[in-house]
Amino acid sequence: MHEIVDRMRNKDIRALARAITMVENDHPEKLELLSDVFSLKKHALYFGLTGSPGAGKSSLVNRLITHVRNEGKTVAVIAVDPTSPFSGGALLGDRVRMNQHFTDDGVYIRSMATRGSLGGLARATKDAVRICDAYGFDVIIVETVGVGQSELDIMKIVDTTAVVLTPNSGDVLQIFKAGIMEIADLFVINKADLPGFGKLKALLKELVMMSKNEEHETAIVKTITTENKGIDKLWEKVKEHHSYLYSTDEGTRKRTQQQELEVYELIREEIWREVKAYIENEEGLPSIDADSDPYQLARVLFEKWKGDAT
Ligand SMILES: Nc1nc2c(ncn2[C@@H]2O[C@H](COP(=O)(O)OP(=O)(O)OP(=O)(O)O)[C@@H](O)[C@H]2O)c(=O)[nH]1
Ligand SMILES: [Mg+2]
Repeated sequence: MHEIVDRMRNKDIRALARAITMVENDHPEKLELLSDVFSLKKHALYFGLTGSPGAGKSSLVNRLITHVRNEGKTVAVIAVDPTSPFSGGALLGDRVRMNQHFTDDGVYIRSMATRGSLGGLARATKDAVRICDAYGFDVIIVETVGVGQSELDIMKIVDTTAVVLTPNSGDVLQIFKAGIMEIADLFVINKADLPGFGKLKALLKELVMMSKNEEHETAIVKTITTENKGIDKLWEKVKEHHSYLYSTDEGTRKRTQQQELEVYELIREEIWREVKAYIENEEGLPSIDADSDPYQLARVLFEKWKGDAT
């Protein structure tokens, strides 16, 4: 067992933080560490929120933390900002917003941003989630800003994804983006105190009907975080979706499919790592200039690597 993982088993929170930094920075012992982490897998509930900047994701998370803690469960929060090259920026506001939880041992809050990791932010976040699971948190919440492709990738990490929308913000356009209906296990209309709530809800309802999933209907939950309204309902819906995933054939199929994709992803990352190291060892790319044919060059190098690898 890796020393860091051993320390995590003894509930050393600094070891947990260190492990996440190791995956963020693509530490050479990363895969070894993650394998040990995986062997400690505990099946936390993985929940993700995504939505436009300022939709109220952190406010929702903050309320959810309290709600989950009142149920006697521990919770880890991973705040991901794909637009920021360093962690900290997005979290600064969140620190203020989630301040009350910082002294609670049953709560861990961590931010992640685009950095070294070869597999990218989505990969590092997925690993971070697993690390928090191994540590023993009951619930793991991932918050990510935006609803672009990278956020969709990040959300493949969690079992249940909520897309957070607000009335009167042009947010409604988000749901027409490719992939949104597929990743949204439930919709949250936050800031339901603002005008335009009815209109947005009606539209969402229609869309949900159109893309109807026979086994599990996408819920639409209304929240007002500033008044602590709708949080219990939201959590109920999250748990409902979770039990659907873990108690039906359809759910098992979905989870198996995810697992398969992950194996491919890891293989891709490993091959890339090896080929890159190989090329660097071979003194970099051979005489390349702006007019070089990249296809030809890539093929030559790949064949050369394959030849030497066998
Ligand atoms: N009126 C109203 N305002 C809200 C509600 N929920 C959150 N807000 C406000 O919306 C603003 C943004 O909230 P955040 O929780 O930081 O939103 P976020 O989605 O985490 O924002 P980013 O992380 O920057 O994308 C804050 O000023 C909140 O007080 C709500 O239910 N009603
Ligand atoms: Mg936030």
